[in-house]
Amino acid sequence: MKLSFEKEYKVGRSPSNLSQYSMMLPLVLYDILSELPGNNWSPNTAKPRFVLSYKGLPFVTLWVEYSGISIAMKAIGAKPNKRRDGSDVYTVPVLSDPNTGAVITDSLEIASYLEKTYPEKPIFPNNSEPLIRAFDSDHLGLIRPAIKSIYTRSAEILSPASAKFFIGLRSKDIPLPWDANYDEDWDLLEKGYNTAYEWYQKTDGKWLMGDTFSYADMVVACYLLWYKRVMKEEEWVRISSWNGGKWAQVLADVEKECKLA
Ligand SMILES: N[C@@H](CCC(=O)N[C@@H](CS)C(=O)NCC(=O)O)C(=O)O
Repeated sequence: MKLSFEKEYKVGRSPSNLSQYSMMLPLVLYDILSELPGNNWSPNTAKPRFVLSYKGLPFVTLWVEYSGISIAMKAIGAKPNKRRDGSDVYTVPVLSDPNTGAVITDSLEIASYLEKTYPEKPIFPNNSEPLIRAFDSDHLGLIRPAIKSIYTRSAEILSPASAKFFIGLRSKDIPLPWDANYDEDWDLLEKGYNTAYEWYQKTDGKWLMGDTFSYADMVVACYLLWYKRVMKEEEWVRISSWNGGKWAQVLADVEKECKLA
């Protein structure tokens, strides 16, 4: 297992939050190593990164090999997550907060914890958490039919040991070969994004909740970031061309709003 440490944000990085958060210990986010410069690629671990950065909270990232997630998460006392069949599985993201002693598993539970513990700059404005929870799984439903080709690309950016582990694990649910219906997957993905585009057409502002930024926009952006990071350049260009360039724009807008651009 490879575990690396990288200080991502200094305490009180954002001047507007300096007085509020300068006495805090940095929170620790567990994310997945890759062979890409800067490592990050996973949409699930990107979600808490976006939230932490949006709220101006100090944090450090600990990078774990995909093949070592369960050993590392057990070792820090994280709770297992649930597979779709109900069995236990250790996953990242996990967030450890030395200010409260909390160790939280699962991107949505981390978002909920951060909102309750650090309510400044809400990510679930106007009591929208129940609706955004439903959105989180509906949005994944748009992508799931096309996920095989994205898994193929994800395996390509992992270390050989982690790629083998990842393929072995995911192929239990989605049998290999993953790239056999490549064109079909792309049609399904485009269809999914046409639906997401219709959702955005129903709002008057830039965000899914009009002029109000929320966790829902971060969820959309984190999957787009996944494609941008793991896919071939021409594949990301293809996605960027859908719906009049909407998706490259959403990613750029959310990254800017979260001070990650
Ligand atoms: N619903 C979970 C999904 C987390 C998840 O599936 N994480 C993957 C990495 S992106 C993982 O840790 N998998 C380990 C395994 O399945 O053994 C969340 O949103 O945090």
